[in-house]
Amino acid sequence: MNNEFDFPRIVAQFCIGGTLTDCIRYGEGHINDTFKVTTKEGGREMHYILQRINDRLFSDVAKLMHNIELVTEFCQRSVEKRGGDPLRECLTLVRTKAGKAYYSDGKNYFRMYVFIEDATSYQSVRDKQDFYESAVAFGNFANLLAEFDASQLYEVLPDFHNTRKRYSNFEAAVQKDACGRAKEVDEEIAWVRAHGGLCGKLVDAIERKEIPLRVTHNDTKLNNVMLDNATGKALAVIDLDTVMPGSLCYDFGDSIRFGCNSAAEDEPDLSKVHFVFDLYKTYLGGYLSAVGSGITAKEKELLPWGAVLMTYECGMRFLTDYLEGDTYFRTHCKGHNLDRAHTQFRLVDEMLGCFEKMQEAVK
Ligand code: ADP
Ligand code: GN1
Ligand code: MG
Repeated sequence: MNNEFDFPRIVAQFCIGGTLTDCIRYGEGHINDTFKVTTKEGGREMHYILQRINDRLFSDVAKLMHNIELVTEFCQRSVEKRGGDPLRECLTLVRTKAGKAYYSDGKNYFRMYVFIEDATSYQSVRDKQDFYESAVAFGNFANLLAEFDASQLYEVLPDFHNTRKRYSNFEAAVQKDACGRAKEVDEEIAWVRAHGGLCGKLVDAIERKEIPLRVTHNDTKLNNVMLDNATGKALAVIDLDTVMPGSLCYDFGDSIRFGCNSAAEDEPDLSKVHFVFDLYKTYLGGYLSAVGSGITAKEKELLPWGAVLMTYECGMRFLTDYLEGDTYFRTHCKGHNLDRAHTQFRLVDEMLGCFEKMQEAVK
């Protein structure tokens, strides 16, 4: 049993029966602290996901949880309508005994979800079919959210994928050099600056209204979708913290960034890191088949730019965090954020090396 927090007392705040038998750290998310809770209820073992919400990042937890409540309820209604199982095909919040969507002990904020059983969120693509399934899941999710009333949502992390703003933050971190690390990474800083011209590609298209702002997921990594262990089919899209106004190109691009890497996001040996064009084509096919006819010609044209931009932006965010002393993304070793930045930069170089082919595939 993990003892970082007073779990018996925290778990007792939520509307679940039985006795707590275990609580362990779980998953590989970079943002929240996630735990798998096991209880015994009438001889039966039950599991839940308990998360300590990252309130340094989500400074207004009430607004964040307002969004999550609305989006989970909306998804559940849609799954019910199509005759599916909402407890497996969507995230389900477990309320507190006080009827709230989260619990605060005055210091930390916790939320609980029903554990999606017999399903896996993968850290890398095992085979093409899985990746195709994840594309269908995120495409369907985008399609579903087209019906969602955006005005009900708070923009909890404004400018989340505004690459220009991310670039300004990066430059500010270089100037401040809070940990004296800038001198070690002058080549990486030069690389980001040399590619600075990319920053406006999507932001400008949105500002000029060439592509619409929609309600999007904004964090479409493969490990934010659960695949059914028995059928291999995509079950549920999870990690709804960043559902906000955004672009389809962000969602498409972030999946490509993570899934079309031949190695892990934090692989230190760059000779293993390659952009896998074949997987890009697989995802593209799955996503376009599911996203619906609402996608515009301009959005389609900009999908490959989404892949480049999300990868560039993410690498820049890892490098910025490294310069700022690793305060944003959870790190497990020295230089972890720098290793992550290197993989992203390598992927951008390789994507740009075959960019025409990426555009051709969309056509
Ligand atoms: P983070 O925001 O830190 O990425 P996530 O919400 O993505 O946190 O959760 C981290 C991991 O926990 C996921 O990648 C997944 O493996 C697991 N997980 C999250 N919610 C559930 C759930 N309801 N059922 C089963 N596993 C889950
Ligand atoms: C974070 O929460 P998680 O691990 O799914 C981050 C994403 C990054 C990703 C990089 C809220 O995602 O934006 O692309 O790490 N989420 C937030 O792996 O910042
Ligand atoms: Mg996640």
